[in-house]
Amino acid sequence: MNTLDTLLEIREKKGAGYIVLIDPDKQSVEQSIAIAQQAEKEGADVIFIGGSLLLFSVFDDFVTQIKSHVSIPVVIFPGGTNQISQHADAILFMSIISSRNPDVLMGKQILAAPVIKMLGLEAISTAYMLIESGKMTSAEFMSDTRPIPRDKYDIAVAHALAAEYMGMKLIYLEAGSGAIHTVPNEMIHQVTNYVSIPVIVGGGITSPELAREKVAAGASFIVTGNVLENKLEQGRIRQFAMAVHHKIET
Ligand code: 1GP
Repeated sequence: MNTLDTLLEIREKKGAGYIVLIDPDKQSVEQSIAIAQQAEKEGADVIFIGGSLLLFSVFDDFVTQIKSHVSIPVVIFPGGTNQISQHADAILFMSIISSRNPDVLMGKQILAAPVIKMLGLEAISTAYMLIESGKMTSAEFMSDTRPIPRDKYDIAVAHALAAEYMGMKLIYLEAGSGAIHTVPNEMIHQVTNYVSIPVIVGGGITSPELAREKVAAGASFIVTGNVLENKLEQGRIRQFAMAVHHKIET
């Protein structure tokens, strides 16, 4: 089974999936391995690896290390063409469809596609939509784009449907790492009612309650990064996983 099918199966069985994002720049490899192992032990479904920049590690080595310590899928969530590794299970092949900057709509993808093919890596076509979240995020700055205003549900809905009609497999509604405000529940509700492909939601989700709200609004996958990076308590990931897995009541 390929990784996309695995993701769809997780959604089917559990109601929604919980994804832990590890940014190689935010902690040491050893700490990252510990987070990944705790994520697997406490019920997270998938590990995402990626970040806006790469200042402190060789990406391929980092992915290899994480992959060799967990058995749940490891998927690259690339901040750029410097983040490709054959040791991952798959890569989100993203276009920032909320943008009007041709370089992040199609330019970077043209550079990355042949490399991904040569490495035999599964590419999961993903429509990445930046949503205004209270301050300029790294993703906005680095992509030189403006986010969709957080009260313009119609704009978000139209972007998502265009992505579905273009054949993309997933939509990622992104408030940005460390966002002040998460993606509005009403926007998630309207987008997920309008399209039939799964919607990932991330950015600023700092509590299991917030994660549960996003799932109740229609999200198929929840991503958290920042909240697990500092002083990760035992059991914390399990609380998030239980909040997201609404079909499995315990
Ligand atoms: C960022 O959506 C992810 O790309 C996760 O955001 O780090 O704020 O959880 P946080």
